[in-house]
Amino acid sequence: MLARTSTRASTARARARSSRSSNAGARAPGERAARRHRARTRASNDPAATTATARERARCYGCGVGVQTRSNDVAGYVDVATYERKATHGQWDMMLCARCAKLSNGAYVNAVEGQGGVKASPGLITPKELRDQLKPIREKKALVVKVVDATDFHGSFLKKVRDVVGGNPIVLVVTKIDLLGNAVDHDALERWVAKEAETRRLTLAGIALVSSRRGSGMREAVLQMMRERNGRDVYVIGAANVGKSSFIRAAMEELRSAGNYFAPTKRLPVASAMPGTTLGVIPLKAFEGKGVLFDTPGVFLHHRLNSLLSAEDLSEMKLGSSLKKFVPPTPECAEPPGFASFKGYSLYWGSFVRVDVLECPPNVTFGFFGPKSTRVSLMKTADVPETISGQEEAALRLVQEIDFLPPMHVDGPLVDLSVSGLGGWIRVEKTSGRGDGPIRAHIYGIRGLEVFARDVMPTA
Ligand SMILES: Nc1nc2c(ncn2[C@@H]2O[C@H](COP(=O)(O)OP(=O)(O)OP(=O)(O)O)[C@@H](O)[C@H]2O)c(=O)[nH]1
Ligand SMILES: [Mg+2]
Repeated sequence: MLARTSTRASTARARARSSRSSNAGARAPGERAARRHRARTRASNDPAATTATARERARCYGCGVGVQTRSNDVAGYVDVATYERKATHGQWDMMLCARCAKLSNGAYVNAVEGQGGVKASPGLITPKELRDQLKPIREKKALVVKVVDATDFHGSFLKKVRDVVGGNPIVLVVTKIDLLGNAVDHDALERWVAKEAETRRLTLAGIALVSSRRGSGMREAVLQMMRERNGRDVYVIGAANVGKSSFIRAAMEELRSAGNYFAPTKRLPVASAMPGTTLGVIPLKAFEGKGVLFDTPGVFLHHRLNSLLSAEDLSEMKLGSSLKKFVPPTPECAEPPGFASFKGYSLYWGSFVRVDVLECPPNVTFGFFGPKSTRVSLMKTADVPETISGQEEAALRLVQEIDFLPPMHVDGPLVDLSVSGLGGWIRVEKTSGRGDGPIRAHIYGIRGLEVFARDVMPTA
């Protein structure tokens, strides 16, 4: 009986072996090499070789922060049982912290001091600590992929990028293109992006317009990255929440579909709508041969709305949805009566931006391109309530002024007022060539917010 069982078992083992080997035979040679490479990497994580340093170095693969088993309220928390199980098998690079698990399920869990005004408390990481992790980049020879959010180009651009990356070549990836709608002229947009980079005297090794969510433009972006890196490491950098980790996830998919089986598909950096998702530099062995791809923590820019709002507000507002266009109808003019114009009116965008229109010909409109959740309302400037004393924090502050004479006898968009970190802008547009006159407006915003007056972005 015993003999028969063992014969059956050995036959089953032999069958399993043969099916494994025939599966392996069906794999592309590149994939076999990649598997061997991963096996070697795992072997180097042999528990026998476990040292205190390996424990110390254990990082959450989702956010890159050091793992800890002490506090569930702090980033990097892994429960003791899971930690011990993974540690026994030397799986130091296979731990996902509790915060990342929640973020992956759509929760908004903050880990950064100052986000939405959050005060310092134990376990919160400061924006400076995040930024300091980028310091080694400028000392190395590397390719930099700088990611910018298409819906917040000016707010997310990182003006002083050369301070961070030194003289390293930069490929500029403009992501979230899908949020601009389907009617975007890509060539015109690319020219606009190139001009904006030129204005900032930033020489680029390439420009790619992508949607990590839809995968569009990813092939070209990955080709540019591979072409420019020349065996060097690649650092993906950018402001917080612009879409760096999502870009990396989409790039891994693209690399694999192009036959690069070295690109990992599991245990990738976590992407979420909460700014400050990535907290440490995350290395990914994505290329055959030399070179590592690094995800990095986002740079916190205090003038961006998504840094000024709390996790609760962000969750409620659901920023990052497709841009909706809303053009309020032109009201009857406050002064002189009987005319239709925005002159003398104030346009509120949610509770964080207000445009007071001081001068405006009748044929000028204000188009709001932004998340659906952000309502636009109108009132006469004369009726705007005075700041109630004691509510100084809630008061809006003057952040931008526009004062110009549009070209005569032409119609079309004139200027975009881009609200930093909102993912959207206000487009001032002349709807007919007739009726000219100056446009003067004061733009108010919540404390810290910046509004950029920029050349019109070529979107519908
Ligand atoms: N529609 C759309 N959303 C995107 C795209 N790329 C990223 N997002 C969303 O943008 C948010 C931020 O994405 P992440 O990849 O986490 O951004 P990040 O730059 O890594 O953020 P930090 O790690 O916090 O600095 C998430 O909600 C993503 O789903 C895109 O191409 N299209
Ligand atoms: Mg990230």
